[in-house]
Amino acid sequence: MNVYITRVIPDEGVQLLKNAGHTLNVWEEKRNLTRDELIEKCKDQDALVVAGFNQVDETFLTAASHLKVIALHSVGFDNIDVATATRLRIPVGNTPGVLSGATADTAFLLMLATSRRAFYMHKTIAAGKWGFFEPTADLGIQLNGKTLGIFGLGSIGLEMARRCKAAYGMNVIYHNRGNNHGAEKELDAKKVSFEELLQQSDVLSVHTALSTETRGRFNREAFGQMKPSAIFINTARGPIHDEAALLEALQEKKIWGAGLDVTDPEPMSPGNPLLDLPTVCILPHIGSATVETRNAMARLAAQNIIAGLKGERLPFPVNPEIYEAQEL
Ligand code: 8YV
Repeated sequence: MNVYITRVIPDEGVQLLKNAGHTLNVWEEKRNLTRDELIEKCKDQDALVVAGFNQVDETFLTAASHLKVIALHSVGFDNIDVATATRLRIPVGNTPGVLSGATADTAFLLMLATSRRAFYMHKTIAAGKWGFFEPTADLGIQLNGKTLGIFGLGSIGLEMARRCKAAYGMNVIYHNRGNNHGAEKELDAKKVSFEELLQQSDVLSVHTALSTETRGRFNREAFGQMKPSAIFINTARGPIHDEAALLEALQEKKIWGAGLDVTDPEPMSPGNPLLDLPTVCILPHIGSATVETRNAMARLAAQNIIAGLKGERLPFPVNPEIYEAQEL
């Protein structure tokens, strides 16, 4: 059968799909397909792998309702109108679990780099400003025994909390809708209200999905409640924080620093003033970008496609309710 892939993905996934007898059609240009182009490309396809930030919205899904399965090459599915896919009975799969360690590594890296102003210090050397040593200059913040606040303690947040506990004996608090009993037992993590999370965290790390509930959650008011010594980390989705409010909070010293792997919009403009602040470290959305993780993501995406094209339940479904509906 025909599988359309919106970007080049690791060979492990490609080989699985080819070995299953499918014909692959890959968009190789380094620009995002427009929605209309994607509709056109999918006309004679049986399945779609979305490997990037293509908008799979109601218009697209209605025009491509013949697709037997859509597999995301990501764990996040905020770019997919899942309700419409479910209504059209198109199974959608994602890649959970396999990128938790790599993404938590990125959050940890940003926390440590921000706490020591690492990216800014690197830039000063390149600008010829490694000058006179002053014992009171360029000071960072020590992390030992500090409080880590996790916004959204799922599998990525848990990996971040484990790293922080093991490395620095950090005290873990979190804000979720439900309780994460495993983390409470393993790490002595304590569930707190959103306000308590803001007020008590020395490092506040975001690990939740983007939804109507979380969009813009870290706004002026939220940053205003944080400690002036706090570090804000976001490796989840850019729109969860309000970037203008973040800049203002940093400039007005309402918080101390920020480490971002996600921005709003992406790519971030090279002239963004956040890039010039000494206590800010920014990466271009590379949370899952290791050889091992991207191979695993490609494998999971291929497994979802192969199952979907056989009419079987996807191993990693985002909308399992379509199967429940069938069983009724
Ligand atoms: C990738 C991600 O950058 O999985 C996610 O939700 O944000 C990242 O792993 C990207 O989506 C890969 O296609």
